[in-house]
Amino acid sequence: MINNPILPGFYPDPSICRVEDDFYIVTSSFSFFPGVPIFHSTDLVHWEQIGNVLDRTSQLALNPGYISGGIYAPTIRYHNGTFYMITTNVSHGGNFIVTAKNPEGPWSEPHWVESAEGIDPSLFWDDDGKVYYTGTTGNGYKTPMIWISELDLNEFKLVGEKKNIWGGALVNCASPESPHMYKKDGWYYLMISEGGTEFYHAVTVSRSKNIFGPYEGCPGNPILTHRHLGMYYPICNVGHADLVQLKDGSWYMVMLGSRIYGGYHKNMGRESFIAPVTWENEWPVVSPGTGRVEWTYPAPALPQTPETAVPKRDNFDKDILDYQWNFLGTPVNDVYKLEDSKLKLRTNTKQICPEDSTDVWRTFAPVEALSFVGRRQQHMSYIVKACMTFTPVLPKESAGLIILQNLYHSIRVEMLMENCKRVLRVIKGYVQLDTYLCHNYTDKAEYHQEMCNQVEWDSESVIFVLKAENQNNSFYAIDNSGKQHIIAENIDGSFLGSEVSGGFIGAYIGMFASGNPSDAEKYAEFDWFEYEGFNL
Ligand code: 6LW
Repeated sequence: MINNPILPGFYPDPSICRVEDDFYIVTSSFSFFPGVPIFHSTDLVHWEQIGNVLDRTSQLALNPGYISGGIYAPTIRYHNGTFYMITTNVSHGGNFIVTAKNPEGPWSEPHWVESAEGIDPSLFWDDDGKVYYTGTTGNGYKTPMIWISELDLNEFKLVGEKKNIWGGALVNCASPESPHMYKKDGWYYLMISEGGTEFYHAVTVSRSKNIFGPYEGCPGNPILTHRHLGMYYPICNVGHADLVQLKDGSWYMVMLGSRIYGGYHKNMGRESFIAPVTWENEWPVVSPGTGRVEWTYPAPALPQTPETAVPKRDNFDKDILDYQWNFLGTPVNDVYKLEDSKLKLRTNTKQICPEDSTDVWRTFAPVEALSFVGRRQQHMSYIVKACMTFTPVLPKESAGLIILQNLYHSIRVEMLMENCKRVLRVIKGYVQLDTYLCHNYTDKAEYHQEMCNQVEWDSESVIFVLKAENQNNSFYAIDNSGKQHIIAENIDGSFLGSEVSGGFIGAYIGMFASGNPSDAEKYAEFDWFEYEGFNL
C-alpha cells in the first residue's frame, strides 16, 4: 500500500518526474542548507533520499536572509539524457536552472534565467522540441497571472513572446501559482494552485489547443482541495501539485498537505502526499471516488524499491553528514566539524535564539551562520536522544537540543553555567500571536523567552532525552550512571505549528551551540543522535 504522506515532515511543493522505471521527487528547502532534497522510488511507496540538488555554497547563497526565504518551489524534469531542476532563490538571485546527468548529482552551477519574474518556475518540452518556461507574475500585479515564454536552453534565456495565459479558476483568485504544463491527446493542460498555500489551497486545471492559449478552465475546478472539509479534517492545505504518467499509462499526482494534531496545529509544516488520477472527458480526476487525498492507496504494480529508512542512530563516524541533516543558513566559518566520530559545533558564534525583543517580524527571523545541525520532525510523536560533552564557562555559552519552527518559535534544552554552577534548563521562545489559516507577514510582535525549568548538573557529559507525545513535550537528562532525571515535562508544543509561527517551514529537531563570536574557539561535542518516530 501507498501510505501518505510519502515524504513525512517539512517537504513542501513536491515535483515529480519519471525516467523509465525510476521516479524522482524534489521539494522546497527555503533557508536550509544543503537545499532541494531529491528522493528516488521505483514503486511510489518507498522513497529514499539520494542527495540534495544544491549542496555547494556556490549554488546556494542564503545569508543574509530569513528562514522562509531562500529556495521556494522547485520543478524537476528529464529530457534527452539530462535532468533539469528549476527553482527560485527569493533571497539571492531569483530564478535559475541546474542540470545533471545523474540525479544523485553533481548538479551544475546555477544558470540564472534573466528577466524571469515571479516564483514557481516550471519547464515543458513540446513535441516540436521547443522548451517553455511557465511562472507566476511578480509582485505588484493587481491580478496575478501565470505566464509562459519560450526558453532557449543553450543560453538559458527567455525568447519570443512572454504571455500571461491564465489567472486561475476563481475570479480574482488568491495566489495563482505552481504552474506545470502537460500535453495529452493534443491538449495543452496548465495545472496550477490557487487560494494560497494554507487552508484555502486548491488545485485547478485549464486546457488549450494552443500553448499560448486561450485556456479554458475545467468545469470541475478545483480538481482538488480540502478547504470545504473544515479546519479539523486531519489532512489540510492540499495543493501545489505535479502529475506523472506511469509506463502502463496510468497517472498519479503528488501534492503538498499538512497533518494537523492537538487541534489545528501543523508543526511539521507542509509534507508530500500522492494520489491516483484518472481522466474523464479529457479532464483529470484526482483520487476518483472520493476527491480527497486519502491516507492509503493500493500500490501500483511496479518493481519494489528496497526499504531504506534513515537509521535511528547517527554516530557521526563519517567525514560527511548524512543527507537528512541540514544547516540553517549557509554554513560558513566552519561552525561545525566531524572528527573523532563526533559532531562538534562551535560555540563562539551567534546565539541560536535572539534575545527578548519587542519588534520582530514573526516569519522573517533572520538566518546567518548559526551553529545548528538539525533534521526534520517527521512524526506527531517521537523520542530524540543525543549524547553531548560540553564545558560551558562564559556567559551566553550554551549547547544542547532545540525543536525549531523558526528562530522565534522554539523549545530548547541546553547546558550552561549560571552563578558558577553548571545547569540544564528548558526554555520556550515564542511570539504571542494566534493566527490561523494564513500568514500575517507584516505582524510585528514581541519575542519572549520563558524558562520552563532548570536543574543543576555536575558532569560535562549528558544524554538529553526529548519525548514528544503529540503536542506534549518532556525533557530529561541521563547521567553517567544511566539514571534519568526530569528537567521539564508536559510543555505544550502547539505554538510550534506553522499556523502560529507563520512562514513556510516545518519543525526541525537539532543540535546547537551558542556563545559570543568574539570568544576563543570552542566546541560542544555530540557523540551520537537518535530519532525514533511514532504516530500515536
Ligand atoms: C511556493 C508556492 C507555495 O513557492 O508556497 O504551495 C510557496 N505554494 O507555490 C512556498 O512554498
